[in-house]
Amino acid sequence: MAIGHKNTTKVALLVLLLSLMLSLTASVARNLQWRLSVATAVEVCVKAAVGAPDKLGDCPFSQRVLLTLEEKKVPYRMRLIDLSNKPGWFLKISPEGKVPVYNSGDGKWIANSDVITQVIEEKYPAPSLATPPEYASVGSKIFPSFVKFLMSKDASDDGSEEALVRELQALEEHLKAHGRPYISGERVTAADLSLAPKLFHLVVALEHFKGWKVPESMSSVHAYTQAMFSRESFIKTKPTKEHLIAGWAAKVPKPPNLVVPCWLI
Ligand SMILES: N[C@@H](CCC(=O)N[C@@H](CS)C(=O)NCC(=O)O)C(=O)O
Repeated sequence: MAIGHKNTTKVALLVLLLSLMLSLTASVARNLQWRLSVATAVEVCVKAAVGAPDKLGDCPFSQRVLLTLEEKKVPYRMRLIDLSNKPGWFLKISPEGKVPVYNSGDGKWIANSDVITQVIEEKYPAPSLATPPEYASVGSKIFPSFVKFLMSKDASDDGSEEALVRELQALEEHLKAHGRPYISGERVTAADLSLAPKLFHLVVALEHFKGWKVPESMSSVHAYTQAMFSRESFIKTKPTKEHLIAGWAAKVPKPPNLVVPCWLI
């Protein structure tokens, strides 16, 4: 009788253990299923390369969104949009015809990288990419200054080069004073993910079109670009230099043809 009682207890314990394991497995499976359904749902439309519509293109705003997803390890589906031949379905979800547009899985498409990155931060708070408000606008005037200089026909006359150097110098001083390697110090934040793709355009396009480089004296800016451009997320989401140059080539004014006196030929 005593043995029978012991056996019953053992069986009861075994059943309890089995049911615990089953419920644990079910919960893990549910969690995984939920994660997979969330994972496969995120979609982002980004610029395709000029002249190569099956390759990632050169839009710094698109790269900013991709970087945010990569840094947060959110799985996503990327759709390449040929901006010279926008498909009808794309114009329906992005009436302004701009990339990036983002869909977090609820079927609602959101435009503008400022809004998209905020939405991603709220939905996936870890790791936090929030920039302390006092650093949020660091470097924000660099991109417009770069574009002005790149487009300038006579930079020595219009002050666009000096204006860009001033903005880069302000970044240099910020990095020196407040916190290398990143804008907010030790941690990468949204401000870095917005600025780095723009600095990549600046470095590549100015060297190609104007033979211009960020002054050597700006050692903190150089260290910053090196730190950002070598991040795994950046390498995975950057356009090739060739595609970046192809993207700007149609917009950059051609230098005036040199008039060579016929007696020199
Ligand atoms: N402020 C917008 C800018 C987006 C933007 O200008 N995207 C460009 C590509 S980098 C675009 O889609 N342009 C439309 C076109 O070229 O037709 C953002 O932050 O998302």
